[in-house]
Amino acid sequence: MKLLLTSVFGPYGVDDEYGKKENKMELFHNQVTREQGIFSYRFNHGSQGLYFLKENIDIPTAVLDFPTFKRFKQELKNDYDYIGISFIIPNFKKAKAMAQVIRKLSPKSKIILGGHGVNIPNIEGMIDHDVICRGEGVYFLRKLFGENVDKPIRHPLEYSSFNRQVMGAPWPSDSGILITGLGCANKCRFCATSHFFGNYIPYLKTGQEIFDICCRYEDEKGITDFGVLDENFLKMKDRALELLELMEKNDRYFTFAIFSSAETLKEIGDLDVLVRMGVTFVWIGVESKKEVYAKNKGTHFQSLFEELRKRGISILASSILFLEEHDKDTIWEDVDFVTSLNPDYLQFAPLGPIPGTKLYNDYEKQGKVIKDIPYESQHGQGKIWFHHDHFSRDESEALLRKAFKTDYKRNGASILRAIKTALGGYLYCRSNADERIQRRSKYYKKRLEMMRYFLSASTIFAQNTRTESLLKEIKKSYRAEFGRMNFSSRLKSLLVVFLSIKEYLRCRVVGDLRVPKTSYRSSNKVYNHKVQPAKASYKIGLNRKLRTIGTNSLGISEG
Ligand code: B12
Ligand code: SF4
Repeated sequence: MKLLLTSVFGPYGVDDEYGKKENKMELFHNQVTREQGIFSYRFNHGSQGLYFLKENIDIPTAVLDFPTFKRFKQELKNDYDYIGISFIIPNFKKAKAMAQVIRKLSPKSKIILGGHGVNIPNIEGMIDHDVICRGEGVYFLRKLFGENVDKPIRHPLEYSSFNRQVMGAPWPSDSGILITGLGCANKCRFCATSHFFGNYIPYLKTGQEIFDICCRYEDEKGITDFGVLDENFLKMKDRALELLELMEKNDRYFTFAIFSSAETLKEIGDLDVLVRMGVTFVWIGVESKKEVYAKNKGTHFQSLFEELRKRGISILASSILFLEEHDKDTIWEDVDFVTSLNPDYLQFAPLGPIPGTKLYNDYEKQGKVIKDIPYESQHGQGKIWFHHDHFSRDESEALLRKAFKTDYKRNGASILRAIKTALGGYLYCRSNADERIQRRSKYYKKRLEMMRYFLSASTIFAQNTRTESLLKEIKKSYRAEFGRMNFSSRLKSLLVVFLSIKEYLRCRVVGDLRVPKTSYRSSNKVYNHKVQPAKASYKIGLNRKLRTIGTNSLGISEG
């Protein structure tokens, strides 16, 4: 018995018969720092769900990630008994084409469909298949293959992202992924994942389990920094506190980038606990100035954000546009509100009725969902796909762009905001009376050293006055805290300048597309993701050095 698990084929982020240019395989560049030009972060994320499935079933399994259609067809020569296609709604056409070609080239293979795409209404009649996995996949596959469903979860050791670049220079890929659980009990009306998984499904139920995996990561790969794929990690408060206790008891410290709702952060109470826990990045849904969602009731975001950033915790805030409450004025009140909070990163997401959610059911009943919008256009980076009382589809696209640009102009480049937060964190920890907090200053110091190399290039490319003033302020703090740069650091800064100019020209001349390379893993063969712009000659020498000089935890994903 042999299983192939595959993601959909590329190229991604181009207009072709299967997809749209807005479906780039990039988180920050497409959904967060998208209007920040050369300052935008360029990271790729592997299909973590597939590696997680492979690790947790016994039958020989191969994972094919980011194939081309041609490469996928070649793989079909390997006589798989089962082929699982993982897809999300905007990739419907790709999944359909893959199923068709399986039937033609490997007729004996059984097709399993999985991932959020299976929520498309009447999917059964739309894509050729044998089995559909609706929701959680590990227990589903174990059951399908007659394995013991209750055996313990095995966690793979995977990098949280790869092929990372900022301003054309390599950004260290040294964070691991932790998948502690799926879904979220809050079930906010619009939220795709919480509805898809029904409720919160914890994979790692105790702090001890998480701690053991972190230790394995460190022992086997030297990784101490993690992106936590869990919609609301701190919601299992006891689990998080047990993890903290174990780190302090065993004198082994890790850092984490997490998602959290405001209500859960408040439950933790003392934010210093987060510092001790090693939380360095948190993604929070602000959604709207008005308390539309229960999770944000009674939250004073201004002070919450100030307190977090003061402690060195970078914030990615997300805000929803085109809510029912929004008209041409109130929508700008929300943009003004969320940009005034000055998070390090800001994501604007248009409200999107996604099949499976309560929002979709409501809008469907009210006849608001526009039926003839192709699935590949239901991605959230362009036009809305429902009737709004105050905005046309074209207006929605233009407004979304303007909101991102407003944030950029008002708050400056995100990389500098993050540096400012890290500087704050360094000072906060270094001068803290509590030794448990003090020891966290090492993390910031190391990170700040690496980030300093980006300041000269930032000076050249600063596009607005806020970026310029941030730069001045940051440079001053660096000099005050760490003195002037030594010769080797200057050299590295120069290299970043060179790379950033090169990247700038590349984007101007050939466009800014970066597509992840195909990765294939089976029991005996491994072709891993490679650093993408292979043509770039700086891939040697100093580049290798740069890759070893720091750590960060930004390689995570959206909520
Ligand atoms: C990481 C991520 C990305 C990465 C992509 C990584 C990749 N290699 O595909 C990036 C940042 C590039 C990305 C981009 C986009 N994403 Co995205 N992404 C995520 C995120 C945050 C995590 C996914 C993940 O790894 N989860 C953890 C794993 C363990 O869970 P899982 O993948 O769901 O897999 C489990 C089950 O679903 C199931 N399963 C999954 N596949 C299969 C297959 C088989 C055969 C079986 C049996 C089971 C199975 O088993 C797994 C274990 O239980 C999710 C939100 C979330 N928290 O889940 C959004 C999410 C999947 N993305 C979404 C969207 C809309 C997009 C974009 C269209 C947005 C955009 N335009 O910018 C693009 C599309 C890019 C493209 N060309 O495909 C939506 C999908 C909505 C929907 N209903 O279809 C989500 C749910 C976010 C949201 N809240 O709306 N994304
Ligand atoms: S939006 Fe956030 S808090 Fe609400 S259900 Fe989804 S993950 Fe939970």
